Amino acid sequence: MTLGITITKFLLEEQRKYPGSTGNFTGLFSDLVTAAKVISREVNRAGLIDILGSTGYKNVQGEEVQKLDEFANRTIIQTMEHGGWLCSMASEECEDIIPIPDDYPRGRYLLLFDPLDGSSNIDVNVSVGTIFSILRCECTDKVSVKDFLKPGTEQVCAGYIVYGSSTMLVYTTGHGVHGFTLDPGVGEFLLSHENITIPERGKIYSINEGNSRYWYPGTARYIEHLKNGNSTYSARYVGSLVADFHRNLLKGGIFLYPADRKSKNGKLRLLYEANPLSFIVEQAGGMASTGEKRILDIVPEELHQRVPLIIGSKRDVQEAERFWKEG
Ligand code: AHM
Ligand code: MG
Repeated sequence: MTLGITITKFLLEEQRKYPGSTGNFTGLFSDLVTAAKVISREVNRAGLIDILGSTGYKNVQGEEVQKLDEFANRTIIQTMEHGGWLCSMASEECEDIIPIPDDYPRGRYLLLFDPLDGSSNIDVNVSVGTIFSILRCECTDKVSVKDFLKPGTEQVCAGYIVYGSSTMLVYTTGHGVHGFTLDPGVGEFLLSHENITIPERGKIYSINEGNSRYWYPGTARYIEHLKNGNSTYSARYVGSLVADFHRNLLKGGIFLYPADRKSKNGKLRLLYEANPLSFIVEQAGGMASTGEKRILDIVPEELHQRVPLIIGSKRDVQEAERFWKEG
């Protein structure tokens, strides 16, 4: 590992590899990094400042909005709207797309994000994260929801920030997956995990077993197989997708939030959660599926569409798919 490579330096070096590039993407990403640092600072002070607990109202998904959810959402919008890189944004916390105010220039990209994933864990000091996805915008004047409804294969960049024992940013632009750890003393994200690859098979499975009474036979039989098959698997379920995904990415394993009798389309959101993580996992050599098809091939129909998600080490996901299809 080379020490001391800041994310800015890494991005500039990447940019130089593509002579035609304008630097717009690097600018956009730098603003995103600033937002991540601000959210990280606030997450780390939770408990000391009045940021814990619920705002008392529900979001578009019908879920309680936490104060930190709202803070993270506002921070990203305010940090990103004036840079001139974006055409529009969409957030898991906002019902409609977020326009760029008329006083600011418009750019060529669309940003989609889940500002604070796993927010039900905030109050108990468990890791949470931010997930983002960037699309190129072909639109000219008026941006509409339709511009966001692109399959995951069209993402130009995807990433997440996990606010854990340290704060880490992991991203891909389709040229491998790279991870940076925030050095709080320096205030910079430094390259700590270059070219991350996920083991072909893992030894961890992550699923909410509390839902087992609603599982379809394919899921039930697959989990039974993991428990009683030839190799021993450990169950690990944080309940923060970013944290569960990050652990499995580094160690190998499988995460499932499948369709079941309670959640016919799963729980997780295609545009803000499944697509970005699927882009990352594929770039790292893993796989992501609904059980029936590749996540990245789905053509979205709605902004807040949910999707069943089975994601992780390639051979584990292939096996889960087999059980799903037989079930
Ligand atoms: P959120 O985006 O509102 O935080 O919800 C998504 C979270 C994921 O982080 C996590 O994997 C999942 O919901 C946990 O759901 P459950 O509590 O049903 O197991
Ligand atoms: Mg989420």
